[in-house]
Amino acid sequence: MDVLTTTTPTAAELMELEDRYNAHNYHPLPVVLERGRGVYVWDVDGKRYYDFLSAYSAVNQGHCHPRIINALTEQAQKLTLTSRAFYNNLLGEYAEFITRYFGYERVLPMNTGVEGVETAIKLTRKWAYKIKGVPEGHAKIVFVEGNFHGRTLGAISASTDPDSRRGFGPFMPGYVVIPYDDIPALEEALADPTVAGFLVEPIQGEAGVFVPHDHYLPKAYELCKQHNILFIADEVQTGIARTGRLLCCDHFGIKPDILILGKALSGGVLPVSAVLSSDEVILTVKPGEHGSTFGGNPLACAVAMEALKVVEEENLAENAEALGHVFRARMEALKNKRPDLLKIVRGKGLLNAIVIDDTEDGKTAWNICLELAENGLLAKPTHGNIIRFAPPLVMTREQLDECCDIIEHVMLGWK
Ligand code: IF1
Repeated sequence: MDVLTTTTPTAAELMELEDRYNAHNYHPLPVVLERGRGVYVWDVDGKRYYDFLSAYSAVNQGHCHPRIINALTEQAQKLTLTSRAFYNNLLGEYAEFITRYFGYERVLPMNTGVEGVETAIKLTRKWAYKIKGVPEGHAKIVFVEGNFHGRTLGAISASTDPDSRRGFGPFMPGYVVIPYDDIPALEEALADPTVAGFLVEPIQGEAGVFVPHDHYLPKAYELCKQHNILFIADEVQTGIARTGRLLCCDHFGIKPDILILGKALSGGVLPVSAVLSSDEVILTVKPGEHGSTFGGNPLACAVAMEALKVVEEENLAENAEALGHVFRARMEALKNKRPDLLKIVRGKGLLNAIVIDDTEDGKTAWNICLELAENGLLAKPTHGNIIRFAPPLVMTREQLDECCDIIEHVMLGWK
């Protein structure tokens, strides 16, 4: 396509342009979006869709939430970035707000989710040497199989997904990876006195929305306390009301020693992440030992405070909990009508997934997502035959019913 063209490029031309000049590190559905509002997105041809992926749970508050956009645009006219070489008038206010909001002593602000994970790992190692007394350079962190914590070398070093690791070695030392939802494996791993932290997603999102047994996380937390090990919750995807509680850990009655947040912390308008913990952990890092150009910038502070206020004032956790039950009931009913196609339904709140029988050609889930898009609902498979369903938490009951009708129409008609 001639980039100087004056006519509006078609969807095909835009996909071709991206294919020609952009990295091929994703395989998107052939849908070209240009506008979003609430639970809806529109493509360049004006077709409206329900967004059932929510940008991987970054737009829990809905696309372009007016209050969050307003906070963004107001602050953008004043001051966007100072770096931490100087104070700015919002970081102190934001730090007080977010620590009180989640009930922690202190916050270390970063930008992307994986930067939050990396920061948590660095803090855990610092704490191990300065507080727990692990010999310098020997701290271990325990992860579980099927984890997803981001795409940096520090994160993929824990991954058990070949696609995330292949060709990127060598990997980070000091990592121990054990089976998920397996207490004996955890008891054995945490008995090692050089272990400083246990880093886990309360529900494994990317792996395909794996919900652990009810006793797993409380027992894991108890074992961490027993061995003076930090329980680190990666709630980048499960946090901010997604699973029907403010934090997914709230379902299990545990309060992580280190909490990692990202994605919907900004309502999806810019990258904002945060690591929340105690003075003991966070003050192990001294000036000049960690940071980031954009971490704690005033624009992010303004947006994140408004995004969190929206979550509370619009009762998004309660809505996610209620609609989650409706959704899973509809999917279970659908499974009973098409047991040949729909094998498993699982999730909490509005983080759900269905497992498709795709033994025939391995493309069934993908083709179902193409058909769902044709019918006005966007979702995408993960790991081949699992379709994750995660709409914005502002969805109404009527909208959810309509989405279930769409899914039902496609699945019941599937040959
Ligand atoms: C991709 C899904 C994947 C995350 C958890 C940290 C991060 C993520 C639990 C890193 C990011 C994104 C990344 C994106 C697809 C999406 C994702 F589960 F959400 F669907 F991959 F697993 N912890 N998840 O889920 O946060 O640095 O991206 O802000 O990389 O393909 P980030």
